[in-house]
Amino acid sequence: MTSVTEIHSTHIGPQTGIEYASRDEITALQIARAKNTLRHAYFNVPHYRKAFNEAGVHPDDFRDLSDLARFPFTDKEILRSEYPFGMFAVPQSQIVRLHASSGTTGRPTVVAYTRNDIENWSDLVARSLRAGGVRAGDKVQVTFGYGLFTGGLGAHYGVEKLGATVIPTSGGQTERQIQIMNDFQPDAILGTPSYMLTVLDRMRADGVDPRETSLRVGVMGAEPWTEGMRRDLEDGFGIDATDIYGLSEVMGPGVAQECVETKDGLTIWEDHFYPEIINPETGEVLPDGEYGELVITSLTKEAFPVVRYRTHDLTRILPGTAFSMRRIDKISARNDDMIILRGVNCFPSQFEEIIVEDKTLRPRYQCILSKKGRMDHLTLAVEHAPGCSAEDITLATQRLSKQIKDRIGISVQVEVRDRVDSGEGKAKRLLDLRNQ
Ligand code: DLL
Repeated sequence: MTSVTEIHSTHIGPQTGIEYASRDEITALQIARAKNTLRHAYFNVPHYRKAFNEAGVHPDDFRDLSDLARFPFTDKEILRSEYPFGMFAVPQSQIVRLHASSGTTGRPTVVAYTRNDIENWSDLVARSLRAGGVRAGDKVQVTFGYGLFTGGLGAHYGVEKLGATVIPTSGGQTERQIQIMNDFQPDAILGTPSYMLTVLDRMRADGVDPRETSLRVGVMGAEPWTEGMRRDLEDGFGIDATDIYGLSEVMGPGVAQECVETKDGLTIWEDHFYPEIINPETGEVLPDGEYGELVITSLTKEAFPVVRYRTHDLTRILPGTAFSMRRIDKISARNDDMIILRGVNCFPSQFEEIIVEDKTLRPRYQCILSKKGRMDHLTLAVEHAPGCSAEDITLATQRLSKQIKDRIGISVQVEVRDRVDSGEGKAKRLLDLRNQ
C-alpha cells in the first residue's frame, strides 16, 4: 500500500489553485458571484422574484456577504411545488442534463445543468477526488448508482476530468463488483460507506482477503458515517478512506470533500458555494464553530441556481487546514432523522458509534420507530459478525442495551439479527412505522 506521505510528495504540485487563495481573495470572489446569482435567480426564476419581493429585498440590496441573511430561504417543499421545471433559470435548449432526487415521499425534485454547469461539476469532483488521494492515471471503480441519482454520473465525469480511468460498475451485483475488482485492479473505489461494508463482508464470506486487493484509496459518501465505520473500512480494505459530500439540489457529489492528509472534516469548495449555519428553529445565522443546519447558496450555477437552500444536514463550519477554504465537520445526521423518545433527542449515528465498538456486531443497523399503545417504541435491529454463538448474541444484546441506556439515556429494544438489509445505495437508518 502506498503511504499517504508518499502520495503527497509525489503528486501534489505547487499549491497555486483557487483552493489556496487568500481569505480576502475568496471573499471578494464570493461577493461578486453571489451578486450575480441573486440577480440571475431574481430575473429568471418567477419563484425567486416573488419570494424576494415578499421579503422586501432586491439583489441590489446585496453588498456584503452578511446581507445574504436578508434573503429568504429555499427548501425542498418549494422545489417540489415547482415540479418539474419551474425553478430552471435558463431556456430548455441550454440544458444538457437532468437529474432527480429519489423523493422517498411525494414528488422528486428535478435539477438541471447547462454545459458550463457540467464542466464546473466535473472540475469540482476532480478536485475532490484529488484531495481524497486519487491521482491521474489511477483506475477508479464507481459503485454509486448511475441514473437519475447524481452519484454515479457525477463521480464518473469527475474521474474522467481528473485524467483517471473510470470503471463504471454502478451499484449492486456485489459478486460481479468483486470479480471486476480482482480482474481490473482498480486503485480507488467510490461508493456509499454502507455498500463498501457489504463488499467487504462478501469478500470475507467468499474467503477473499480484502486487504489483498489493488485498492489504495476509497472516497465515500452520500450518507452519514462515523469515525468507527471509517476505521472498519480502512482496516478492512487496507486503504485510506475519505468523506465526500453533496446534494442534488446544490449540484451532486463534490460540494465538499475531506483531504486524505488531514482527515479532519470536509473542505467546502467556497469558490462555488457559500455556506451558512443556521439555528433550524429560528433561522438565525450562527457564527462559525457552532452546530446547526447547513444552508448553501450556489455561486456559479446557471440552470438551477439555489439561494439559501436548507440542506437539513447538521454540522458546523471550521477554519481551513489543508486548504484556505473553510471546512464543515463530518455530517452526523439530518435534522429530519432526529428521533425523540420520551423527550430525549438522538440520532442513528449515536447508535453507530456504540455498535462499532463491539467486535461481535457489524455496523449494519436500522432504527425502527413504532407505537406501543400511546407510547413511541424504538427497536434497534443490528447485524452480528459471522460465526457468533447464541450466547455471544445474547451477551451482545445485553451489552448494547446497557450502553445505549448509559450513554444516550434511552431504553430501546435491541434485536441482534443474522442479517439487516441496508440496501445497495444509501442505507435507510430510520424506519418510521408510527402511522401504520
Ligand atoms: O447523495 C449526492 C452524493 C452522491 C454525495 C455521492 C456524495 C457522494 P442526494 O441524493 O440529493 O445527493 O442526497 C443528499 O445525502 O443532504 C445528506 O443528507 C446526505 N449526504 C450526502 N453526502 C453525505 C456525507 C447525494 N458525506 C443528502 N455525509 C444530503 C453525510 C451525506 N451525509
